[in-house]
Amino acid sequence: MNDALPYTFGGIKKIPAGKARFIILPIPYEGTISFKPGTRFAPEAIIFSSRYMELYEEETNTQPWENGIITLSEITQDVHSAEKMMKKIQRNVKKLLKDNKFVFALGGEHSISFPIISEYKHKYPDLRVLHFDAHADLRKQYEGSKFSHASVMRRISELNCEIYSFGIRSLSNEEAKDLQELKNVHIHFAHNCRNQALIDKADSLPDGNYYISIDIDCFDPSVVPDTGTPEPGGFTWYEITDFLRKFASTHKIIGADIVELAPSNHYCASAFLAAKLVYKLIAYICANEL
Ligand SMILES: [Mn+2]
Repeated sequence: MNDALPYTFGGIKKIPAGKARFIILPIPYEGTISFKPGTRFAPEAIIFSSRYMELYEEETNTQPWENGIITLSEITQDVHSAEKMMKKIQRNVKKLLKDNKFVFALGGEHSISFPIISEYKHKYPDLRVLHFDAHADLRKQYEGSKFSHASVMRRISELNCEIYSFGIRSLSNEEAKDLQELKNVHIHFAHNCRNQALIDKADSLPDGNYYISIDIDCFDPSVVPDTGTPEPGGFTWYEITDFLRKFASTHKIIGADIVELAPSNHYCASAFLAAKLVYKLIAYICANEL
């Protein structure tokens, strides 16, 4: 434990924004959660945990922090509608993309992915989305909101991005029916892609610029219990990291988020896992460019 470290992701020393490639963007937004609350505490818990990680990364034998990682102040929830919050997030991301940054957002609930991906799609018309989640999140709307976490992939599908979803094991009858019409949404159900079958899919996805959205509930609840809507039958740590390492070696990744962690006070392993996953993904991306 080192209280002397700066309060940044990884405890990494602040560098001038111009020198940073990876922007850790905390978005503690929680507006439409339907089950167990707490995602608003996730960015703080992830950053707190990340300060106790080793900054050397052993799989790639690299020091990912050397690529320039900075942590921005959080985007606060000081507006009074989900729509205004979406616009606020989008404005922030627009500035970062203008400067060619890699945005790594820390939710908050999954709704935050929509304004981020909207802005990415403006800049990269060929954008594809790689999505890990227990839930399809394809409802037209949920509890009266178009911007619910349960509708986020539906909104993103309307941007005409190709979406590749992995780990899905919870969806409504209506979502399942709609899937037949949603030609740009490619769902890989959890029961069909476990272990090596999952890893093998990593290099079968088409080329393009990819944004990766990781709902932490893609993991099995025995691995990550701290999430709002846990579903049995999820991935292990090595299923996800092996997939990402392989995917990063064959595909271009230009942005990412990790959402839906709902940290508990007495148990820090889930937040630490989220922190480490962020750092691993940065390592995999940079190691393949060497
Ligand atoms: Mn989910």
